[in-house]
Amino acid sequence: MTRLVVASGNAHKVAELRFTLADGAPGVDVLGLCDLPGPMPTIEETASTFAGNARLKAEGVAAWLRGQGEPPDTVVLADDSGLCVDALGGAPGVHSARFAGEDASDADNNRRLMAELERHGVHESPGHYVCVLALVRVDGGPVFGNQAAALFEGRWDVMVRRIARGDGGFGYDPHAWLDDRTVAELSPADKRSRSHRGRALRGLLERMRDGM
Ligand code: ITT
Repeated sequence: MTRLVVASGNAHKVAELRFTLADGAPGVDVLGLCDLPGPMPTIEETASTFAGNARLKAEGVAAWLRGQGEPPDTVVLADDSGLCVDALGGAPGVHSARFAGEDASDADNNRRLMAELERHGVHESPGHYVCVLALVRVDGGPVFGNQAAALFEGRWDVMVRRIARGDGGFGYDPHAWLDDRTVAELSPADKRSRSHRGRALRGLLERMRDGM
């Protein structure tokens, strides 16, 4: 594997993924969609699971790249992730990016999350982040043996609280507590080493080291 395109329009995700890949897969040329010419494709996330949506995004971007003349052995990495809150029956889950509606900002989504906790009469609830990474080849050929798509999952247990702290990270991080700190108070390196995304990515890197 020499060329890998990160299929995400979320700049925070791309930064977290690129950093770990640069470190863990030094021979691989890692690009974001914004490094490629042409308007980025919009992929509808219609699946009901993180794995389903990760695969839809990876395959959708691979098809688009094929049309752009990308080499067949380039691989595409997509990330579908979100926060599942126990007191909300697992919401926002796969709807995390759009919890407060299409084009919602992180602040809008956090406001909706807090309103939902209040509506359920709780100040805090256990929850967890999930990240599923999907890897496919641009030509749809097999990655890792005979699999058309390889999936890697990571989970990170947190306590979701109405009180927020910190300005690092992104998304729901200011409300995601680990003992006495929030995820938004971790250094980027600390977040990468502990997070759902970091765990999924380490699974991928191990598999890459074992050979495509
Ligand atoms: P792409 O589909 O283009 O990758 P997206 O932001 O729409 O970007 P998702 O559909 O996977 O991606 O939704 C991810 C949302 O889940 C994200 O917008 C945050 O609200 C939340 N999320 C995921 N990982 C997170 C993290 O590490 N910290 C905080 N919130 C996170």
